[in-house]
Amino acid sequence: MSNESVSEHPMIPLEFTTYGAELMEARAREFEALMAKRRSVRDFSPRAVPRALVEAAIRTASTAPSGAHQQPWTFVAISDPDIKRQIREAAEREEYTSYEGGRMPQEWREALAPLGTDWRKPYLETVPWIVVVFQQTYGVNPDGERRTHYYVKESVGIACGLFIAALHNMGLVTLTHTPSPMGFLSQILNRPAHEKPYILFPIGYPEEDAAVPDLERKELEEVAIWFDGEVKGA
Ligand code: IYR
Repeated sequence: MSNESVSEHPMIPLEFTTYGAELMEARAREFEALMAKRRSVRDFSPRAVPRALVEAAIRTASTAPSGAHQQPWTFVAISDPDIKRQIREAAEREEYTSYEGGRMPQEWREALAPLGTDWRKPYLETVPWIVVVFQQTYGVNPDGERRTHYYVKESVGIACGLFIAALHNMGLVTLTHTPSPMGFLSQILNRPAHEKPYILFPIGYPEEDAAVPDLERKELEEVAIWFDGEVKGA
């Protein structure tokens, strides 16, 4: 082999499992049914959740594809009651201004009405865990030099999707919570300037009598458009 053909960035064989057609269909349906049961929850039980489960969800999220494989995310996991209290107090201050102080336009408030939300966020203290995801708007090399990060929002969004799916699959519930503006999270959690709060996940078990809005999901026909050709190799 000549020197030129030996890359500085070697490739390795893909590890991948293939299934028979029937098993593929069954797995597809099973996963679809599992994910169809996922709901955003606001009524949480104080029941403890082992840290190992949160660790597994973060590791799963961190398998997400990312721009230039830079994995531009930081997951900050909190079970400390004092920090949860600080987060609740700051989030409720911001949300009060949004809901009651006129920061949220009427149209937005009307769109949220079916969800029954208001400025109160008691679950931020009830839950055993809060995970705050930060997006790394740029990287910092060990020598302090800045490194451009690519597709940060897309990458972090995908990681959060996997995080939500991992939690649901293990039998936990969460909520995509964005108390706005979220700057207070950088202060409370002491994050560096290149990290910006992206989303906050309260995590736990649902309260016994937890209720969720009576929502319908769009049908396939409403969300998909097809340019269908002949099915080859099916
Ligand atoms: N951040 C607020 C408002 C809110 C906004 C959207 I868009 C929602 O889907 C739900 C709530 C809150 O958490 O109440």
